[in-house]
Amino acid sequence: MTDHQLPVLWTFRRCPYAMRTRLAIKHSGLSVYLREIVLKDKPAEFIQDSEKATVPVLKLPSGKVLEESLEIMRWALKQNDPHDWLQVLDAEPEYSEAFLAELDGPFKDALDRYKYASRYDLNEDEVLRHRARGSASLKCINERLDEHPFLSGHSQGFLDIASLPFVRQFRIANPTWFDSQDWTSLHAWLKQFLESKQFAIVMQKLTPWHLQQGKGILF
Ligand SMILES: N[C@@H](CCC(=O)N[C@@H](CS)C(=O)NCC(=O)O)C(=O)O
Repeated sequence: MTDHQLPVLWTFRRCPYAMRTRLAIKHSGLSVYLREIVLKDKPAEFIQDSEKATVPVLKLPSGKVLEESLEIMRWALKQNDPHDWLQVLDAEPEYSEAFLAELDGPFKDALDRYKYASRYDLNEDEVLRHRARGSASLKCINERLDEHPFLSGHSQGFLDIASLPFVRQFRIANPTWFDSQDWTSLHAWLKQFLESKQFAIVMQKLTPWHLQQGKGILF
């Protein structure tokens, strides 16, 4: 594939959905053009590619557009998956499906309300209720990590990559409180990720895309 024919990934550095797709794409060894956007000032070209206008969006050279982060992760890993990240989805399909539904559903809802309480105009009791709801998911994650070092088993896999960016966000809301929780296995798992090279690579800062940038930044 020449550079010209590479897919384009519309992305936003701090978005956990976009982060997990960059992690999967980097792991797969595929190349794409990254186009960083500013959510408050979305380029017309982005909205032309996807009316839904949420990041991440992957546009393939064929013109096909993928608008869901889990779909983009699967797309990348189906082409090349050197450490079998997809394996857990086949080995434990019911658990994986329930885990991802909980993560992108009730956990993400609780995370948003806890982290961005002012946007939702919540009082302190309500915020604590959302923190408790999110913590219930984190406790389950911790219990699974007590069994083996990664959610996907003995090595990192799809479930780890899909969830770590969101757990990181939950911590950022109040690191002191988060670190004081009795989630030993979860703390070790998150720390290892935050200190990893893979995380540093996908968190590199990019100038927001503009027409003069052409296709985007090769990644
Ligand atoms: N279900 C989508 C959700 C993506 C999403 O909601 N991304 C946020 C940023 S983290 C977004 O683009 N929000 C639109 C906006 O803020 O205008 C996925 O998994 O890709």
